[in-house]
Amino acid sequence: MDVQWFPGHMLKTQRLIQESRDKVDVFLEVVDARAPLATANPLLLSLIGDKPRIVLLNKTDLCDSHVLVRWKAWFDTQPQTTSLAISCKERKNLPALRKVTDAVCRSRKWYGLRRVRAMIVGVPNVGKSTLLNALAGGYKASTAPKPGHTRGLQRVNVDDHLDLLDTPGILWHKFEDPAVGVRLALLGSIKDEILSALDLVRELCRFLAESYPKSVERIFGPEAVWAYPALFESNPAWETALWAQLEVWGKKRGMLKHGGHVDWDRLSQSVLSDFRTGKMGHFSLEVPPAG
Ligand SMILES: Nc1nc2c(ncn2[C@@H]2O[C@H](COP(=O)(O)OP(=O)(O)OP(=O)(O)O)[C@@H](O)[C@H]2O)c(=O)[nH]1
Ligand SMILES: [Mg+2]
Repeated sequence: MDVQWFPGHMLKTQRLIQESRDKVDVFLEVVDARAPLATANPLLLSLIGDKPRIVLLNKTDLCDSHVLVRWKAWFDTQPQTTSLAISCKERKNLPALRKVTDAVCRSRKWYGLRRVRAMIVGVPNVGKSTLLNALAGGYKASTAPKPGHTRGLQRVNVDDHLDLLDTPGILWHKFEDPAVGVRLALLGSIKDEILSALDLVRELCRFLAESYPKSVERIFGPEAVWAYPALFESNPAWETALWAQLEVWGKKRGMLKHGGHVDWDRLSQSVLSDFRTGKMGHFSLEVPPAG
């Protein structure tokens, strides 16, 4: 699946980040803890120059906690980078952010004389505006469960220690690895209209069968034979078994159109929504690179 999506406002934001670099002390890059590399923007390090980056692994309430520990350790080995695992929804670990910004800025000559200026950046829908609201208290920035929601810059004084700047989400032009595009789409960082929902359901089921086979039976029932390793070897047989079982599963749940046929649009939206909101369970879509 080849994914291309780069609206004009993202190009503008890219320029803005570059232009604001000298006025910012530290960049807070929010990534989705379920796919921290796919949601980290590879352009960012070149945009922010030598400024420090704090990677905030957000939505930890939705990810696989074992994989999260490995990701945190991996990010801490990256240049100019410190990482922190948080959940804006559950307000988990947010007070620790102050300690981390302090540690990163303490050696600067202006430290203690003025507020730390931090810019929140990241791909769409990872929770940048939600983070700003959680830190500032109250509803300062609008949020939505869809990508490309924030359009302009927003500055907020959090307290006498921190100034925050929220930015619209930015993507990069072309995803060289198609798996990255699929992960971004599964997490809702790419508009749903860009990829077919049924293709995404197939990719999600393939991933679950490979990485979390035991969860498949819990989610889709014991009839989900497409998660059996033997069947998984042969792609046409695997896909045939997948659609046949999902058809029965959808019918049982009353997802029907006129004539008693399964409503595939409704079924795929329901499967994707259950995955995105954590109703299916806690999953991580990728593990840290080896080495
Ligand atoms: N489960 C969960 N949901 C979260 C968390 N943080 C944010 N969200 C949800 O993620 C969705 C996107 O949040 P936003 O804050 O609008 O994301 P954004 O990064 O500002 O998105 P753009 O402005 O489109 O770039 C919203 O539905 C939030 O409620 C979290 O820690 N856990
Ligand atoms: Mg936003």
